[in-house]
Amino acid sequence: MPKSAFIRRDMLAVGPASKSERMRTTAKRHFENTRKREQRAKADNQQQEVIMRSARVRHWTLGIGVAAMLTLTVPAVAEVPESSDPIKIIHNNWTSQLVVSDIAGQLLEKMGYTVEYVPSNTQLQFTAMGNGDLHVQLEVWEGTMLVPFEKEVEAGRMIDAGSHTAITREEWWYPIYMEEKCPGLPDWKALDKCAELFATAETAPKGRYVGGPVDWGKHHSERIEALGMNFVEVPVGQAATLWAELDSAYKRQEPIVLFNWTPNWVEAKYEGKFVDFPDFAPECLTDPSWGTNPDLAYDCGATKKGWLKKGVWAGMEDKWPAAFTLIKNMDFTNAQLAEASSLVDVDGLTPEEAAAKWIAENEPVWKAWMPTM
Ligand code: TMO
Repeated sequence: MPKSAFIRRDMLAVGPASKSERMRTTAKRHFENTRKREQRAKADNQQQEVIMRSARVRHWTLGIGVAAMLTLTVPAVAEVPESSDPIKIIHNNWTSQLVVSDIAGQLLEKMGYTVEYVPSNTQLQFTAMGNGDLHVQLEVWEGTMLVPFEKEVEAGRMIDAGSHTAITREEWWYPIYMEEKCPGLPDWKALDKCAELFATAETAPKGRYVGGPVDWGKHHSERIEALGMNFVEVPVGQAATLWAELDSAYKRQEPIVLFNWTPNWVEAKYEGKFVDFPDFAPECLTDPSWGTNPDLAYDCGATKKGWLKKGVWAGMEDKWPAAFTLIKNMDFTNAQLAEASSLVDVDGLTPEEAAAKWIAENEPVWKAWMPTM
């Protein structure tokens, strides 16, 4: 698994580096092949699991006799839930995460599991999952959660339950009309030269950068400092405020630069671009000497082609094996995630309703994720 993840990221690094169509097509083909390989590996794993489980059952029934064995083999393989303890699924404070978590929860309930949704802070959730207090996170974003997630995985306290197909970016973003007002965008130095355009009474003469809620752990204030920018981060309390700020500026074509990400419903409704900062490297987050500022970390942008993973408590595989298999198999694309968030933020459904709607309309998709029981 880690091996194919490496191949996949390497391949993707080929695409964005070059703008030529050919490179993109090549990267796309690599990407599709890699994906097929991953799917084959997943299918093999599932097959293997079923074989091993029936082998275990057969071994156990040898003493009982052939007749008993024949009746016991089938129900034992389908013994789900393996435990009726609640599987605790994390709820964060942005929309696609809530919808996808509810899809997972509703599917697990179909399988017979007891599910609990537990709201958690984006950064602290990893310690809780490592301890086994929380169990499932459907959206681990590379740009936000790389460091705390890898810490738990490397300690053997969490399992990396695989990547979604979706490719992600979490970055400063501006509406497209800013390109006329601020020549040189999307380059961050050009943005910095126009800082005063973005000033508010609160931040003048510096520009205002509308940041996400602080628990998202962006470290964008640190980035402003490390890169010596003429901006001040003003974080919102909740995601909805980001979109309210964007909408009001957009209607008046007023300057705004704010935190945004993809996949998200915003890209279908407002035209805009991410700011290009110095290229990301993992060392940038942890090693002050790395990058243009020798004394400070965070002197880089977020990854432009980030992964989106599922992460679970390390004990899940033994305690709820079939549930673990479902989570491993769950896989969303950019379009699916953008649509999931749109059902709530544009169409006004609750995340729970959006999940139920998605399940009703996508039966072949989730049936293929279900473990063979
Ligand atoms: C993790 N987030 C999508 C809010 O950047």
